Amino acid sequence: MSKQTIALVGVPTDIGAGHRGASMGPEALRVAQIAEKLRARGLDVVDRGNLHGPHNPWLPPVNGYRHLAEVVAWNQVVHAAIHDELAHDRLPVMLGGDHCLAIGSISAIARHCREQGRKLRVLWLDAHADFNTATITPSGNIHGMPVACLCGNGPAELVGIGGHVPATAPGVFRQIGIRSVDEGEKQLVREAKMAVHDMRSIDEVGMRRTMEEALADMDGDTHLHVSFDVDFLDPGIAPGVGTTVRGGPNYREAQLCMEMIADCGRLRSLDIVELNPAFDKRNQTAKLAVDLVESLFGKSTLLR
Ligand code: Z70
Ligand code: MN
Ligand code: MN
Ligand code: MN
Repeated sequence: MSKQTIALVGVPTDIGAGHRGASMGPEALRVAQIAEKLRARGLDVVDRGNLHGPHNPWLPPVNGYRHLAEVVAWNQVVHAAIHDELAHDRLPVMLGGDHCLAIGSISAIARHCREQGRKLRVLWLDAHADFNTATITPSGNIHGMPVACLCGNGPAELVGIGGHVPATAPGVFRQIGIRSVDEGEKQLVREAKMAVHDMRSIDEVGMRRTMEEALADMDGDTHLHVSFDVDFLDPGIAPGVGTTVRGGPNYREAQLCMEMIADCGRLRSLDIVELNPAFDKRNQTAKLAVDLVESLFGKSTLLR
């Protein structure tokens, strides 16, 4: 990795989720010593503490969205904070918080790439495609909608957060680990021609070839962002998430995924989202996430 300073930005909210508790994610990652472990690897790390936003009123969805105004407010502060870190040449790591916050972080990253004339690649590590819209959502939870919103399909207040509509396009995404997509959502993913490496495909070709494909065709001008939804991982190793879906990557597959990202040398920003300590045991899922993030920053490449 370069000598870029890593900036940890805590975003303690579960405003877009279907269960309470992801608001405790930033603190669980700190308790698991995310900063200390990265510093022990010789990396420069600053912890910005937590952003602030509205509390979670836990109301039912209105017109297909739960907590739309609050989700907008949180994403506005995320956008500003992540863009500011990038503008100062730091590598932002968003400690979520639920996955609706990727609307703020990735819109900021896409804006920064436009300003710098750089290309963007997003690896979306998740059990879910998060490509729902108000009309097809089974839940109204906006954490099931961030990819759609970033591609211009969502409410104007969210779709316009970066000032540029759409913030980005399906072609920048490589979705990995997908195994739970709603019926209407499947149709939208197909129509968008998004690159999806679902679990069926990972089972067939293995994690190595999956990552070779997902990381292909980047060059020195490509900004690589990883949006790591912790429910990507198999629930057997990562029970501390709101929505467990069985049949995810095991420990070794997840490590290889992170190591191959590290080896490509292009990682410039990261989201860690959907960690839910209320569902965890002895903070094991936070510790695992930190272990994997260490690999993402090159921990395992010592033998090469
Ligand atoms: C479902 C929905 C979701 C994360 C659950 C679930 C979405 N597709 N996303 N957990 N991270 O309600 O839209
Ligand atoms: Mn997600
Ligand atoms: Mn910028
Ligand atoms: Mn998910």
